[in-house]
Amino acid sequence: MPPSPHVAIASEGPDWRLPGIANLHSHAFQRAMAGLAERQTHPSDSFWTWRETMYRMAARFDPDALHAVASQLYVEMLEAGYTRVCEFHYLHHAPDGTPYATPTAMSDALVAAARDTGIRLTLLPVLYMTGGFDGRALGERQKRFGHDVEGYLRLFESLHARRDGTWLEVGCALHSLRAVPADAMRVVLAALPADARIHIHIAEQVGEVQDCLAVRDLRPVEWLLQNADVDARWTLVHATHLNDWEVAGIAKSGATVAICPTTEANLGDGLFRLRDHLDAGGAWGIGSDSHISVSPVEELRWLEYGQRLVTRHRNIAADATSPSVGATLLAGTMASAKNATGFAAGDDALLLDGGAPILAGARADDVVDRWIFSGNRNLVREVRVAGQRPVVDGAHRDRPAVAARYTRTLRGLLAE
Ligand code: NGQ
Ligand code: ZN
Repeated sequence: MPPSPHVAIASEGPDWRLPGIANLHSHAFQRAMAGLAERQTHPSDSFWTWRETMYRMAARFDPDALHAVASQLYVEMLEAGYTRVCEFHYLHHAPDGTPYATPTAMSDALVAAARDTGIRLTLLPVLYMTGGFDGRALGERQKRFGHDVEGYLRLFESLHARRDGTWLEVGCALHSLRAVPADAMRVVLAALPADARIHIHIAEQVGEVQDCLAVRDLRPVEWLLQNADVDARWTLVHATHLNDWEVAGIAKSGATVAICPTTEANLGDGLFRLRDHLDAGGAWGIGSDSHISVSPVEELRWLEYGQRLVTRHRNIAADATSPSVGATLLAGTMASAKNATGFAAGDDALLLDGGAPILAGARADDVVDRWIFSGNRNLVREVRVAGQRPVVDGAHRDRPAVAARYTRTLRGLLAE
């Protein structure tokens, strides 16, 4: 079903009330390396050389550092208008792969950061088993990500038991087809509760499509659609490289695509087939993924701008029934949010500062366009989540303390 183009936009005093935005894809620790992977390490730098830099950063994290960095990230998310986040979490063990004394120590750090800052968290413990499609063992730096199926299900179950319906939801993430053998995938999927959300990275890089074709004789999305019961419980992260059959198949399945425009641009992934996906009636949302940007405005703007740059046309996401690009984009993210996060989150809201000069004379039918396509001054004045107001007057209630701790932590991480 095509996403409804209607979103509740209301004036409230001088301000504009919009629904809270769901962030469908986050690796919180990567916030600590924003801007630190923008130097050449090799003449043909790519996603794969970036990953080496990212792994070096990942190796420095312990639960305390993860809590400090995730807290800062979630403060920034709330201030930007995200009220729920899906954490695709794979830093499970100590850096050498030894489980922590409390096996959920790293997950606990994320849960505490979300709870402390007041963002709703869909925690997605990640199953990560192999270093490639050929089934090779995990590399040194990947050891802390790994589980066997039994160990993974134990972790999943212990976290799943802690869902509270308001602040914490727990789903399953398969890191990627590269990292999860087919048999293991089947066993895990069969063991999950019937309503569990399932997220997977898929078809982000051309190399991954080629490797999948070489080993499994099918492209990644083709393989997944033919080997799993992909439906509305699923979120396919990136789904950048798709043929026509895959575009139609994803839309028909009811799965959500988590598009991460700023990260996909930063990593040189390629451009999602947005117009074709919308025409097929596909569901989609946004994620800030590696957090080189923490702003739904920037994700939505670049989702549209990427399409304009390659098509040399304008207003690509809009159509005759939904002429506002901004409102259409916001409606798309809202339509998928419950399926992807597991949270209904009906009352979550953000208030845009109606007194900002850039919104002078705004109307309900143009305020979202003006928010998204007017630059980088943050217009979010207040944020409401589950009856709380974590952001008032543009600032999170704990902004100074969280920032101070983050600063100390980051200095420590960078000194290692
Ligand atoms: C991740 N991030 O798991 O953090 C991945 C990189 C991989 C993105 N794909 C690692 N953007 O895919 O192997
Ligand atoms: Zn990711």
